[in-house]
Parts: sequence; structure tokens; C-alpha cells
Amino acid sequence: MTKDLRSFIAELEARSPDEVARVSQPISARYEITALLTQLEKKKRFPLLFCERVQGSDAPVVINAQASRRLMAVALECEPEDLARKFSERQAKPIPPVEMTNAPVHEVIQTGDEVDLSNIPILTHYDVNAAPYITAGIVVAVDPDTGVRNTSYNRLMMAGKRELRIFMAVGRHLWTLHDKLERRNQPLPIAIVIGVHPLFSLGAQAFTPATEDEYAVIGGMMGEPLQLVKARTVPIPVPADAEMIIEGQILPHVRRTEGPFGEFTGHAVSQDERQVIEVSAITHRKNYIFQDVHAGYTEHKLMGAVPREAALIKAVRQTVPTVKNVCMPVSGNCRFHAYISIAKRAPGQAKNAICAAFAADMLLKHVVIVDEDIDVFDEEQVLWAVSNRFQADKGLVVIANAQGSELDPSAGPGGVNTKMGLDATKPLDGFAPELRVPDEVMRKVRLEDFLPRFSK
Ligand SMILES: Cc1cc2nc3c(=O)[nH]c(=O)nc-3n(C[C@H](O)[C@H](O)[C@H](O)COP(=O)(O)O)c2cc1C
Ligand SMILES: [Mn+2]
Repeated sequence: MTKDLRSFIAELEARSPDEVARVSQPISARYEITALLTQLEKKKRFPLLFCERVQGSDAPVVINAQASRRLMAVALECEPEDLARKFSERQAKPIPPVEMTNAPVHEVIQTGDEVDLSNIPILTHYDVNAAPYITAGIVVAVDPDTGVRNTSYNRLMMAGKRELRIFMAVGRHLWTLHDKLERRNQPLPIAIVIGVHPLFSLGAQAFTPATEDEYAVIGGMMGEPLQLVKARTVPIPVPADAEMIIEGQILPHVRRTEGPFGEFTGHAVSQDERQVIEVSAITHRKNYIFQDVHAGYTEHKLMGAVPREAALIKAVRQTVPTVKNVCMPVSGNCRFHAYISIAKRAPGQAKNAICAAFAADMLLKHVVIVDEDIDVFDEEQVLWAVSNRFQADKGLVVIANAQGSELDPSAGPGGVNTKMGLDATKPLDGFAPELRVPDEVMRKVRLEDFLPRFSK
């Protein structure tokens, strides 16, 4: 069966119904859905939220489809702590897409004057946000010189019936493509994909060279070739099983006000002059589901984690072959902090791991290297290692004035910030012993036998 958003929801409802929360009362896309999500977040509950009746629209809204490592592990068919490894395995095996002529996403086609973004239940997430924002839009663009397809999530501000404004981080592939065409005074045609299987979403975020076709990477992630169909008004093939496609072009030499917007840091970024998309078509399934990402909170943060963790493991492994695992925790936006465990075999390896990590990911700001006995997914253990195995005069690495995230609210102009690495590993020999009960006693005195009530 084709993997799409519907098949994922159906699979989840069949396998773990507790992970799906359906809301049947009418709810507004303006603040109300985010009000529910903020309360769930406070209780640390992250079900996929399915809002069946959204005021002013015929389409339901799905949000939080990737708000926990557990949900992503259902999609990648692995344990939550193996996500990065599984992602890397699949990233290494791209599958080329196939072209079709008919597509569910073309059941309804609107072009010209029929195009009206205001019919879509686009959410306004917070009071600081300048307008409704599409947060689960995957922008596809084709390099006209090589034919390579690029995919990236970009926040998209609604600015009229047929106008969106976009934020493209400087130096990323989409920004680079737009810059190249702008220098030729040409618009960049794009297709925005909305409503996909989490594996599509993960593949779309893979760190790839600009020469690699990201549709093939997405196919590899899904374990099946992506089915493509020609878009109606732009020369771009689009996924046949998406819920919705918005076609258009990024205009050359046009900048208009975009923002403020509540970002993954949990802070809003201020408004600026940014690029403009002129929308030429909207196509969707007959009963389409509109997908959104819970901007600024766990779903938004966590979506960035796995592709980045996979890239970090790969980079650190080149210099420290015994790297064990990597976690980019939600507390660090899944971008600014990384906890990396290594089986240390030589005295200086923790410092090498710090250098490799910073070289691999520009957004990374603080990295903590721990020994293999520390579970990097358990923040209490990581901080225990910092408090007991770290001395700042020997273990601290500070790199000032490096490029970080433009969205880091404490960074200087242009996102210039300071990197900090902590070596919280033990020396190879002669460190204070840890506390252990003898193995044979552990085997003999079992919780299940003595206190069954507490053993679950
Ligand atoms: C929910 C979400 C929203 C994102 N929003 C943006 C954005 O507004 N602008 C941006 O440049 N990157 C954004 N990103 C990150 C890019 O999608 C990511 O860096 C991507 O891999 C860049 O691909 P590229 O280098 O191929 O263009 C977002 C990621 C996620 C998961
Ligand atoms: Mn790319």
C-alpha cells in the first residue's frame, strides 16, 4: 500500500489508538487549535491531533503527526533510541521515483482566479504571529541546470488570496537556487507539498549534497518509489498521494514584510523584508486533510532531531569510530544541544568528537560528550556525568564568533554565536569506582519475586 498521511493515521489508529486524539467539536484555526496543543504539551502528552471540524472550512486539520520519538519509531519501524541509525541506513539507499498520469492530489484543481488561499484552514498559532502561517509546507524546487529536485520545510506567511511570503535560511539549497535565478532575473518555480507520511517528511529533511535528488532520498526513507505526477502550472513533478499541492514561483528582486513568527526556539523572530511567492494553482484531494506543525513546540523541535542526529553520528564516527549514540534533546530545541556518547579508547577522543560535531552542524551550539555507560536520551544521566566527570579547566572548549542560527535569540547580528563543548568523560584509568551490587546478588534478588506490584 502507498504510504501517505491517511495510511499512517489508519495504521496508528489500528496499532495504538491512544496515540490519536480526535476532536469532533467545532474549533477555530485562529489560536484555538494551538490552545489545545499548549495544554497537551504542558501535560507532556503528544498524540496525533485530528480536528474534524474546523470553523470556516470543509477540511479537517491534522497536527502533531511527528510530535514524539515513539510516533517516528512507528513510521521507521524501530525502537525510539535507534531512529538516527535507521534513518542513516535508509538514507544510504535512495530509490528513484516513478511517474504516473493520474493522481489523488489532482482530484480538485484550482488555477487563475479560482485560487484562494483563504479557503484553506491555515492556522494562526500565536498572538505575536503576523498572519496565518503554513508550517507543514515542503517546498520542492528543481535546479534548472542539473534537474536535481530539492525539498525543504519553510515557513510560509499568508499575505493574500494568491500570495505567500517565505523564510529561506541563507546558504541552504533553496536559498541558493533562488539566488542563482534571481541573478538571471528569473523567478524560481516551486511546488509546496502539504499532508504527507512522516517518512516523506523525514526524507525531505535529510542532509544531502545539492547534487542528490531528494525525491530519491524520500523514496529510500519510505522503502518504496515515490509516485509522481506533473504539476499543472509549474515544470515540477509532485507526489501523487499528497493531500495538497500549492504551485507558484518565488519572484526575483521582490521583498515584502514577513513575520513576526513564533519559531522553534520558543521565541518569536521579528519581521523583515523577505521573498514573495505568487501562487498559480492549488490542487488537492476531494476530501483533503490539511496538515500543520505545532510551531515553536515539541513537534517543530523534534522534527529536526533525527536527520541532524544521523548527520552527527556519521561525522563523529569518521574521527571517533566507537561513537555510540547521539541525542539532540527537546530542551535544546533539537538543534542547539547534542549529547554524544562514545566508548573512549584514547585520551583525547572526546575533544575530537566535539570538533567533528561542530564541523558537521552549523546550528549546534552546545555539545556534551559522555561515556558509553550514559544513556544520552536520559537528560538526568547526562547532567550527572557533567556534575561528576567534568572539570571546566580541562574539559571546556569555547569557540567564539562562529556562525550559528539566525533564529538564536541570544546570538549576535546574522546569527554569530559562541560554541561550547563539554568533555564529561572519565579518564581512561584510575577514576573513582561506581556503585554496583554484585551480579550474582542482582540475579538472585529480583523485584518481580519480592515486590511484584513495583516491578512493572
Ligand atoms: C517544521 C520545520 C520548519 C522549518 N522552517 C524553515 C524555514 O522557515 N526556513 C528554512 O530555511 N528552513 C526551515 N526548516 C529547516 C529546513 O527544512 C531544513 O534545513 C532543510 O533540510 C533545508 O534543506 P535545503 O538545504 O535542501 O534547502 C524547517 C524545518 C522544519 C522541520
Ligand atoms: Mn537539499
